[in-house]
Amino acid sequence: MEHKIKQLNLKYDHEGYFVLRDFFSAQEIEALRAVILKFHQLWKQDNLEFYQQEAFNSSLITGSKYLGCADRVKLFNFISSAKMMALVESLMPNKPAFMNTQLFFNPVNPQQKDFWHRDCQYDYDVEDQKKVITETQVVHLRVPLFDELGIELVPGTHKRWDNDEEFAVRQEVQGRTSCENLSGGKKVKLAAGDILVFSADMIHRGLYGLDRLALDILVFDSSANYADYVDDDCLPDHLMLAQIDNPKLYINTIDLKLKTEQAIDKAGGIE
Ligand SMILES: O=C(O)CCC(=O)C(=O)O
Repeated sequence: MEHKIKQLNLKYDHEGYFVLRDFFSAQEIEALRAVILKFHQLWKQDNLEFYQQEAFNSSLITGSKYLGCADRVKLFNFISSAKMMALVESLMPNKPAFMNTQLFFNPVNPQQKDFWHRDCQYDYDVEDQKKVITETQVVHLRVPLFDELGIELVPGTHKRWDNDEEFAVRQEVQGRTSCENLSGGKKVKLAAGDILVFSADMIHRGLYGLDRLALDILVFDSSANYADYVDDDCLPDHLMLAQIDNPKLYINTIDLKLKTEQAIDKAGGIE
C-alpha cells in the first residue's frame, strides 16, 4: 500500500491528478447514492427554475437544508473514512481540512456546453491566478454515482501557467469559446466505484452525458487559509462529531475557522 501511495503521489505531483478504479464497493456506492438522490430530489424541487434553465451542479450537500442528521452523519463518515483519509493525507500531510461538497449533473438544456476552467478563476484576477496555482492546494475528490464520461484535464497545468491556446479558450478571448477542444486535453472516463483525485486549479472541464451524478469533495491544505470559504452549516455539530469515526478533517476546519475569527477580533472586529 505504501508503495502504491508513493506512486499516486508522484503521479499527482507531475500531472495534477490520479484515478483509482473500483475504490468503493457496490454496497458503499449504493448507500451513498441513496443519500445523494434524496438531496438531489429535494434540491431540484426547491430550485426548479435554476435547474431547468442553467444549473449543472449544486453544493453544500452536507448542510442541514435538505438532509437530516442521520443522513448527514452517513455522508460525513463516507467523506472521512479511513481509506479516503489515507489518500487525502498522502497529498496533504499538514492537517488537511474539509471545504465543501458539490454535486455535478447534466444540464437540462442539451445545448449547454461543458467548459474549460481553473476553479480559482472565479475568485482571482489573472495575475493572482498565476500566484494561486503555485502557492495553494485545493483538491477535488470526485466520486461518480453512475458511470459517466468523466472529466477532461490538461495534465501538468496544476503547476504551470496556460499556453496561448489554453488561455484564449478558458478566458474566452481572441474569439475563442470555453467549450472548444484543447489539444492537451486528456479524457478520464469514470465508472461508479472509481475515484478521481485532481487539483481544483488545473485546467479541466466536466464532460456532460450519460446519467452523470457525481459527488465532488473539496479539501484544502491548512497552510492555505480557505476557512472563509467554508459554510458553518456544512460542518458537523458536536453531537454529530461524536458519531463520526474519524472526525479530524472537520476538526481541522473548525479549528481554522476559530483561529480566523480570533484574528479578526484581535484586529478590531467587523461591524
Ligand atoms: O463536472 C463538471 O461539470 C465540472 C467539474 C468541475 O469543474 C469541478 O469538479 O471543479
